[in-house]
Amino acid sequence: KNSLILALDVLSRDKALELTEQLVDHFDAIKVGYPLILHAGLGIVEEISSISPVIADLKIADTPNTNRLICEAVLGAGADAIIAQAFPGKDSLVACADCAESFGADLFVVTEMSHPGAEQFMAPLAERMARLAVESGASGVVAPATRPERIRMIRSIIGDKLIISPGVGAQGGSAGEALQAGADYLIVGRSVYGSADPVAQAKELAAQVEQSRRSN
Ligand code: BMP
Repeated sequence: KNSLILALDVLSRDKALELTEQLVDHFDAIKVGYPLILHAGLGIVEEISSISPVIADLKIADTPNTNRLICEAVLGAGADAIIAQAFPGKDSLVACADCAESFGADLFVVTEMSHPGAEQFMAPLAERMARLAVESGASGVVAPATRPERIRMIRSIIGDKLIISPGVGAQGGSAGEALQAGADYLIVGRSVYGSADPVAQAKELAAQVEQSRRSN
């Protein structure tokens, strides 16, 4: 569609469903995480997944067995993809990958996060996280639009696996630069759902994606 994923970090079921209905045609998937699930309950995953593909962003980071239990819960509720942290190690990540495979779902692995603090511990380990993602059988990784040069580096490690990239808009990242650096999908939250006209914002982003594709 538009290479766009909506980060739906709103706090009520009604708002989430209203935005999903409004924006479903403009986004390839809707990312749902702790803020919405903790407020609205896991049922929101099932409801949104009947309208749009859902990426469950629980940044799963536990022992292999607990990872599996979390994956089964959220994929059982209808999510099409999960996001996990790499730092608990290969066995934990493989537990997520195996569970995702058994549901026919995708696994995305965080390499390095988009906020400034990620430079402290995550960035120095990002290359290893990316390699681990590939070895574990993930569909792709999460890499920061706020640091396009890091997307480029991650791309050189993961080959043709997918890169989904948050940090565009509210965190200062540029859609065009992230795409030029090798992102496959942009993850965008506040600058769309927090706008007075979310549909207009989505169209503006789609135009930026289109422009970036043309200049390639
Ligand atoms: P926003 O565009 O409002 O900053 O939203 C970005 C979304 O991506 C949020 O849901 C955030 O938790 C998530 N995210 C991120 O911003 N950086 C990362 O490195 C990983 C994320 O999942």
